[in-house]
Amino acid sequence: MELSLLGCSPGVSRPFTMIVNFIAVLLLIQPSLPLGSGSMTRHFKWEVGYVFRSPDCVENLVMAINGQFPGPTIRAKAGETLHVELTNKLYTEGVVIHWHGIRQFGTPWADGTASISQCAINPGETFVYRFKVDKAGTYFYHGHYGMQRAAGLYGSLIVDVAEGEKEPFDYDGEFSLLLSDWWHKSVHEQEVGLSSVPFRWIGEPQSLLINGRGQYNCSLASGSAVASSNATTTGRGGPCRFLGHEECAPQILGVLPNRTYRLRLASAASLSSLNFAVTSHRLVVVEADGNYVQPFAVDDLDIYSGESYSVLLTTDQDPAANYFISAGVRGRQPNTTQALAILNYKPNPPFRPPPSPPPVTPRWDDYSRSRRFSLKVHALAGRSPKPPRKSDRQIILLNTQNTVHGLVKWSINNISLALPTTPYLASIKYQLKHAFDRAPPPERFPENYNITRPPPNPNSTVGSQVYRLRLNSTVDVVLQNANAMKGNVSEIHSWHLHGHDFWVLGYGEGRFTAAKDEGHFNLEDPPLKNTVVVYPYGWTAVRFAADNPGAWAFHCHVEPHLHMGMGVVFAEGVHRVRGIPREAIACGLTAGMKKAAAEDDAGN
Ligand SMILES: *[C@@H]1O[C@H](CO)[C@@H](O)[C@H](O)[C@H]1NC(C)=O
Ligand SMILES: *[C@@H]1O[C@H](CO)[C@@H](O)[C@H](O)[C@H]1NC(C)=O
Ligand SMILES: *[C@@H]1O[C@H](CO)[C@@H](O)[C@H](O)[C@H]1NC(C)=O
Ligand SMILES: *[C@@H]1O[C@H](CO)[C@@H](O)[C@H](O)[C@H]1NC(C)=O
Ligand SMILES: *[C@@H]1O[C@H](CO)[C@@H](O)[C@H](O)[C@H]1NC(C)=O
Ligand SMILES: *[C@@H]1O[C@H](CO)[C@@H](O)[C@H](O)[C@H]1NC(C)=O
Ligand SMILES: *[C@@H]1O[C@H](CO)[C@@H](O)[C@H](O)[C@H]1NC(C)=O
Ligand SMILES: *[C@@H]1O[C@H](CO)[C@@H](O)[C@H](O)[C@H]1NC(C)=O
Ligand SMILES: *[C@@H]1O[C@H](CO)[C@@H](O)[C@H](O)[C@H]1NC(C)=O
Ligand SMILES: [Cu+2]
Repeated sequence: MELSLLGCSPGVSRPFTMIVNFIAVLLLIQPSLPLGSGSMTRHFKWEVGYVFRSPDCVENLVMAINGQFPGPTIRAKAGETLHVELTNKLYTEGVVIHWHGIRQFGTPWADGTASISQCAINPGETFVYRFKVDKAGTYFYHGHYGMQRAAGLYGSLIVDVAEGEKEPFDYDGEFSLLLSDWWHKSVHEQEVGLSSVPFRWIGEPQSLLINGRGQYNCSLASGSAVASSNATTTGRGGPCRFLGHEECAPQILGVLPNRTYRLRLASAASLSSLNFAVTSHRLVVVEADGNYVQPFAVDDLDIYSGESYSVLLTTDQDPAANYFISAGVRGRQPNTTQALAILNYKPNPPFRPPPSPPPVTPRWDDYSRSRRFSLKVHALAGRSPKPPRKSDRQIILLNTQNTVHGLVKWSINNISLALPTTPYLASIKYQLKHAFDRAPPPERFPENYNITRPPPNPNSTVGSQVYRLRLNSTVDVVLQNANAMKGNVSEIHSWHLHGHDFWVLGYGEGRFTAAKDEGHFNLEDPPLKNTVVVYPYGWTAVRFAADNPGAWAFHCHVEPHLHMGMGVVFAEGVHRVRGIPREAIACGLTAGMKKAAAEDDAGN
């Protein structure tokens, strides 16, 4: 039977091309390099191109890497170097890849953000991403140019602990589950709609995917008693029938009874906030965004776009049955069937329909439930640095929906981000005068702005300003949510910071008031994360050390929101950055500066 092809075997990694770099072994004698496992370089040769695929049983164009969707899983050990030679085989689009959660210490040009850390790689061109994965954890990578992530450009990136190190928990096997949402409309159509007058919203996704597999217009759950009457659970069309080799056949997780498995979850979703659950099984959360957390058990967990979690699942249920694994929409009125996968207790047949229905996704707008989950996440004592007691600077970022010349935009303190043609890393490093707007962007919003009322004047401006941070300073950012342009609507956002992890100091409802709210910051065991949710009409406060010279995006990870300008740029210590590869900045005002750049670096 071909079915075994679909079951991912626990603990087995299959990197596409992995060549041990023996040169790295020679470098070992250099005292500056860590000894042992940290010296290895893993090589990958990737080509990005469109392929015909049926991720949810409906054929479409999908952006793939070496013909694979999702892209190949990278597996490495903490301290190792990844060397990814990426060739753009798209016919008419540039491309870049961002390594989500990897801080890129010393290699800010490898962060993979078009117009921020590098120029887009043109069709036919090759760019080498070479960087160190310095911390064990569950990560992923994805396109960061236009809305290419939503076109399917993503894959898992798993970093194991260094040789001789131990995780603070035990398990017998593991699976990676990359969650996403999927549209039948092309991303080009989505992008154009979002920047048209009148505005055309992308709508809810046609399907949700687990490891690139979903079912549109049929339901795996049709055979079982379905607990909810909503289309979000039952699907449409008839029951799904799979032989096993179909591209949209569900992911099968083959497990043995009485064992503990680590499920590595990451959300590459474009729009949807998701809730993950496994029928009848508790999940013990042990990791969030590549950082260990104080273990806690839940029946289900919310995962926002850009987040990752590891959960431990013990196969302690009746071994005669299989069970559903589900991911359903939260945070928006759902119109999409749950994604389902199957927990297959061996030796049951993988496709034996689970007798119990899939978990019911909690109400989409039960935000108190979501907040309770967020508040359960604490750093694991002794395994995470504590935050500094005080910050040097506090930046408050108001999130609003606006119009600019009739276009619908998202703005931060009244500025909707428009990326320049020259990457910030280059234009700041070489002090170019006209590459972007050099005025400092606002750090506050008007006292009299009422966050629960649609903007009285919905107009805002587009801009390209940068928040310049003093190297090694401690920065607090308070993300303040507000009403959208429609009355009584405030949307959920998940903000992702490049180049750093931050401590999540607190969440609150309504308007943030320093005098009242700072006293409640968690300075004892705040989780370190790289992505955090901002609830409707609420605020979220984070603290980080600006200790990584470079130019870094901080933005809403909801793909259409970012496309509509929902982000800012931070920069620190850029003058200290050495060794920017010429290919990274051969566009815009630095296109002709290759020589000067090289000389500058050589001269320092
Ligand atoms: C919900 O899904 C149905 C069926 O696919 C579709 O006709 C409808 O337009 C969708 N509604 C929204 C608001 O996306
Ligand atoms: C959905 O499935 C039904 C029956 O399986 C079929 O008749 C119908 O054409 C399908 N609809 C779409 C939009 O694929
Ligand atoms: C699992 O463990 C329980 C308790 O230790 C035992 O009673 C049961 O027989 C075991 N089940 C299997 C399938 O090994
Ligand atoms: C089910 O659908 C109804 C009507 O569309 C909606 O009001 C309700 O919130 C939905 N229930 C859940 C659990 O999403
Ligand atoms: C908002 O912008 C539009 C189009 O640019 C303009 O016509 C309108 O007068 C502006 N409204 C306000 C209140 O400034
Ligand atoms: C903000 O607007 C809401 C709704 O219009 C109103 O109830 C509230 O009093 C206003 N708050 C302030 C501080 O003006
Ligand atoms: C935002 O910018 C627009 C256009 O410059 C201005 O009219 C409006 O008052 C500003 N709103 C806020 C809240 O600062
Ligand atoms: C910033 O901190 C790092 C590490 O703590 C240190 O190596 C570096 O010298 C500091 N730089 C400045 C400008 O303080
Ligand atoms: C918002 O909700 C309140 C209370 O539910 C209602 O009184 C008000 O009219 C609504 N405002 C808008 C603009 O829909
Ligand atoms: Cu958003």
